[in-house]
Amino acid sequence: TNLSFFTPDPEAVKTQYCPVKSPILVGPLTIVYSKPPSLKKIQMKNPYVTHGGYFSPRHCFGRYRTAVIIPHRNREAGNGTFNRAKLLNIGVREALRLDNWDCLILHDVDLVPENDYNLYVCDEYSPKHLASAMDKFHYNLPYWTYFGGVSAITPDQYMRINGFPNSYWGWGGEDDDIAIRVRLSGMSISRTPLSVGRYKMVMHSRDIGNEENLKRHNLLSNTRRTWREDGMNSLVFSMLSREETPLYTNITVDIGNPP
Ligand code: BGN
Repeated sequence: TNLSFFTPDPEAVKTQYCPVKSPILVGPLTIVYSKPPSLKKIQMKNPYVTHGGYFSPRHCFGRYRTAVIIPHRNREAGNGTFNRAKLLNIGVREALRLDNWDCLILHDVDLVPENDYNLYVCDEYSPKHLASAMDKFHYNLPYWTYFGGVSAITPDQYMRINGFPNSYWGWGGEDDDIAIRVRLSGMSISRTPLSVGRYKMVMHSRDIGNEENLKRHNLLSNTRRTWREDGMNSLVFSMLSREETPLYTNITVDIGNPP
């Protein structure tokens, strides 16, 4: 039967899965930071993104359902200490209430990908590090076990490591804790090759409220003993608001304060 008869937009009829290797990708992208585009302009350039920030290919069935989670602070409300890992736990918990995602992308707010072959797709067996070559580290890893910036993890892998630690307040260490969790739960980290995992950081000075976490070395030396108790199974927060905008969903939460 020809389904196009029933649909208003015959172009939007889907019969097949999208190709694994998309023909519309180009590889290297040139990122220039000048005046940031307005949200209206971004909206106009992305006409098929629907309210709340959802998108699926129009001509084929997407192979993967991916959620991108971006922790951020101090843009709308509040001036407490930042806690990247706890905010990611909350983002994951809220995202999983919405859909049966195949993949969660945990994304720093200040990184822009410079190569679209770096697919926002998960590996079946290993949490994957996508930001392998950041400009601030001269397009290299700062050290071999680095797991910061942008990563791709399936909901199963995420729950297997009990999510991320809730106890890292301020800057540093939480990404190393996560890398340790991956190893302790019997997995390893896969990684985008350096030639493709390139990211450009938006230059900024250290945010007030994201001071260096002086307890991070001590916390890291205890991860082996604490990871089963500190994570998704001990996550406590209060929801303040949930706002669907044309391009994204913004969730505001109270995460409390450092002890
Ligand atoms: C490391 C930080 C990471 C940070 C990277 C890159 C620590 C733990 C003490 C050994 N780790 O040094 O959190 O992402 O630098 O800036 O500070």
